[in-house]
Amino acid sequence: MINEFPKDFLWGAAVSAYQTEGGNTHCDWHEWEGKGHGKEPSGQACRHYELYEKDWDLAADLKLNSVRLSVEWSRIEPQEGQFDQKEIEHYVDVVRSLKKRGIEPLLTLHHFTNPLWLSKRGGWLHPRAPAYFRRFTEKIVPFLSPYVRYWATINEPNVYAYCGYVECKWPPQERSWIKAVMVQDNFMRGHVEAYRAIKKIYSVNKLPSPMVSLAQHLRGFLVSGSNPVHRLRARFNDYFFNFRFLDTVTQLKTMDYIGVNYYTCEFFPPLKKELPLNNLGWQIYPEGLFLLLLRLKRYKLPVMVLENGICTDDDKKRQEFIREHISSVKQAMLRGVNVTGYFYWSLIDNFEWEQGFGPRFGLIEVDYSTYQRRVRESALKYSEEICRNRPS
Ligand code: IFM
Repeated sequence: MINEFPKDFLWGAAVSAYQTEGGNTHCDWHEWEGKGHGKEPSGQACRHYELYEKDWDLAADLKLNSVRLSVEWSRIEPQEGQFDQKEIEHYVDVVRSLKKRGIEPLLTLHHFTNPLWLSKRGGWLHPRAPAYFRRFTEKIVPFLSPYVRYWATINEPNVYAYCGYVECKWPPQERSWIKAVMVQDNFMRGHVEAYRAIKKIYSVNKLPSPMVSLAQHLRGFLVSGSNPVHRLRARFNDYFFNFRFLDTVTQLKTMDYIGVNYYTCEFFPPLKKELPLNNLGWQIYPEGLFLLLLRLKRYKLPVMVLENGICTDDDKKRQEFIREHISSVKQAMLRGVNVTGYFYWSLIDNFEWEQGFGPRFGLIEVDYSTYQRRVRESALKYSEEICRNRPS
């Protein structure tokens, strides 16, 4: 019998800097919250900036062998071209403390927030945004490269563009399809520049070649009838939201693996039978992950699920969610998809952007009045699943 999950499979959970650290005052999201937008301000978030050692202890107890995290650009470069060495050292400590626990860090360089100086210039619409991003990458990677092998340059460029420039619910709240496309194209350039910069730094320093990718949000757009208009809509969304970005960056040979974030599916027309929902009203459909993973085979690259999770107050639902999605991963592997990692979103409850602290995604509950952590039953079940699937 084949063991579907190889020994070096990354079993992890993810977090991002702005959603957990607290006290990030030099970025566009902080300014936006200050103007009264969103349900509540992120404030101290989970105080992960100070409590990260504790969070890594909990991750180690759960037998995770990897954690995906991000650095906050606006801490490191609060003013254009001025880098704060103390903050760089902070992140070196953060990744070293993962390594000390035998946990492989997977580091994201951009997870939705921009330094204020960049957003004042138009953010990712600025023609020089990719070059600014490369300069930031070139500054910090030499410090982190001794400890980090896995990178994701940008998190969900499609969601960023959609929420900020189409749905108009995130900063900068502009409504323009043209700008949404321009932003995504600049993210593509930013990714390519950062990818090449990272590879060069490792090669100049004679370090083993790192695995560099980005985290693309893939949403299943599925047709549930035979109406050609529905088919067309599904195809249109599937290409522009899911695959246009991936096709370009893979053609440019700037992906060492495909990083995928998967949460939900949309059916055209909506299904009559009701699917279970998470607390934000997103349909839960584990088979959607299986179907999307199969379609990634064509890139002939390893695939990692960099985010997959549920916000719910019913922890039993979380247990089921994890079990069913891991089973989808397993099925895809049996059908020949080379999946090399799975990261649950999220390690700890955190700040869910414009929705505030209400939606609870965490394997670990955070009490926002005391900042105490409590390990949920679903975390223990996930840990058991990891141990069961890990060849001894
Ligand atoms: O919390 C977010 C994360 O920042 C990016 N991916 C989706 C998650 C849940 O909405």
